[in-house]
Amino acid sequence: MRERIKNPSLIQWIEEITALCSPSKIHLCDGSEEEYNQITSQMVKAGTLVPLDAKKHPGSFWCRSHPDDVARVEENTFICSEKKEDAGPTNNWKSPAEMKKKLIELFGGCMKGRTLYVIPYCMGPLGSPSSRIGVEITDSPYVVLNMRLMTRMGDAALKQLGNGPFIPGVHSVGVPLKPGQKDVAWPCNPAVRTIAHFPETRAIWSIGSGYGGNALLGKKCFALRIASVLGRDEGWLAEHMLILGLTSPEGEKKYIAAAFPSACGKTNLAMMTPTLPGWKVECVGDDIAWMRFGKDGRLYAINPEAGYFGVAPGTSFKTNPNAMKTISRNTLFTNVALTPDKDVWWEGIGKEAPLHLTSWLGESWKLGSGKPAAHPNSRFTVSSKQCPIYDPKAEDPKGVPISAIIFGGRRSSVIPLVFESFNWQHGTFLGASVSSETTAAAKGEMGKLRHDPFAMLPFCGYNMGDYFAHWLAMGKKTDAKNLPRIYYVNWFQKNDQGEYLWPGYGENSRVLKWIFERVSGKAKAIETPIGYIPEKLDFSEIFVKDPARLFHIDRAAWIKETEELSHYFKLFGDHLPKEIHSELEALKKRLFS
Ligand code: GTP
Ligand code: SPV
Ligand code: MN
Repeated sequence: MRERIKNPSLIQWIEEITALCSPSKIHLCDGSEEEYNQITSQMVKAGTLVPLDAKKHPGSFWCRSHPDDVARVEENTFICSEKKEDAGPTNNWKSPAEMKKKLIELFGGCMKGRTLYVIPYCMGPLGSPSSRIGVEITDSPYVVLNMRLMTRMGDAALKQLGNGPFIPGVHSVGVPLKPGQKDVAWPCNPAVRTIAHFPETRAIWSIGSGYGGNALLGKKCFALRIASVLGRDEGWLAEHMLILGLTSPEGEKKYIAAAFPSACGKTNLAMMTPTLPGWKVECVGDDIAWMRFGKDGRLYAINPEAGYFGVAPGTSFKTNPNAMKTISRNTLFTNVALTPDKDVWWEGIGKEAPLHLTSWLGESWKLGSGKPAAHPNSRFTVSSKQCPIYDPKAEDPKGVPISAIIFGGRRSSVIPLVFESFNWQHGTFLGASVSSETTAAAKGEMGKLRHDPFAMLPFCGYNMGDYFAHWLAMGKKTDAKNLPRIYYVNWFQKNDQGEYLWPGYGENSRVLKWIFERVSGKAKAIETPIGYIPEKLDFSEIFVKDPARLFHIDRAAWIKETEELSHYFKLFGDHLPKEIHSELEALKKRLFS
């Protein structure tokens, strides 16, 4: 292994972690197909993976997690800055010294009887000046497979690293094995679960969970929590945003980025099939965007990831045909249901469940059993390369120029279908004001309304008040005419019967069309106290029961919303930029006039 690694600090770090964790073997991942195949066959033997039918889903596997390891765990996630104030009021904080002490205890001998995998990976296109290298050490072969599908991983990343810096991340499932002890299919240790970030020394430590954002350290831990700190210090943005290319029937193309909280529609919007004839969407990324200003003064975005870790339930040929095509092969399915003929099934897949299924819990499941067969946060992992609408510029080292930024959340009332901000500062206020009903993507109660500024509540690596200030400062780095316009959308309004008012999915192209034409200076808008709403949305060939209600602005409800926001913003004390406060006051004034 030493011969393959040229970077002395990487060698030293691997030696340190090996000494601490006492694995029985070490494997440096090269990212090859042979390596992937070798690991999957070993996991099939161990009973962790079940191969799917080779005709229905070639190269694909079904995997079930432990029932208590199914989502991100926000209460066990920490930002360990020297000062508590720098983690801010929305993050869990522990001092670096105290956390380091705890981690040394937790990681001591934690990999006994297991293989320690070293995963060099690149976040962002290889060769892009915006890309960054990370190295994850893990004892989970499941993590290795996911990292290969989700990032540029292995020899290519190691080569790009050379002698340069990297973000180290140590991960363990936290279940050492005694000599001769047989492993379980999904080892994890909920009692010790800890996901710790050190923003000043730029390191990540995670133990106890093998799932998604807790364990794939390149994703939320690096590309958002650590990268948001890098972005603050270096003048760029790391955001929980999809990136899509939108082409009009005239052949003009614009790129749009959109931030929605977890399980609120990013993957679906990023891969959308427009119902409006002649319009085309292409996908750059479905979860994370790194954005910086180019020499021309415009904001350019890259997708640091190379694959999708998407929500399965609700994904069908009707709602998201491009995702269905993407996951037709070489896909890892976690916590969906398995059919007797080795196919996958989930709620909202668009076809009836067969009479019998194996549920995500591994139990025999029958229609009408009252429990979901797939976990609501069951996921697919797949490489972006398989996306039929993968944008031709998705791997452009320069990134793609962003014309509009959209914020959104899951709100059954108050927030209309779409509105436009007056300017960047007002748009920053809109981002700060996002709230959304909680979903199954994180452990905890579902459907509870909570503030989720910029859809970054669980992902901001520093004081959220300072993050608002960073957004305001970014808006001053270029001419106002070069800045993307900022919008707020809500696909999730419900009527009194609890049904969605808006059909969503491909029909959201009507909203994208309006945004496209606003940015081009063509579409008209009406000024309201909250922002600009469409004078006319393209409702051709669609039946919407109550179109007026989609845009209704209930002043009393909005006044309550501003009162709630005043209360929330107090949390940030001196860290709340005065501009955010004055935007809120100005909104109140407009609502009362
Ligand atoms: P993360 O991967 O957790 O960050 O989620 P995401 O933001 O990518 O959400 P995703 O697109 O996976 O959607 C989550 C859930 O919302 C799925 O069950 C979708 O079917 C559903 N959904 C997405 N778009 C719409 C929409 O326009 N309308 C409605 N009603 N549901 C939607
Ligand atoms: C999210 O929760 O926003 C996700 C899934 O994208 S995870 O990778 O688990 O963070
Ligand atoms: Mn996400």
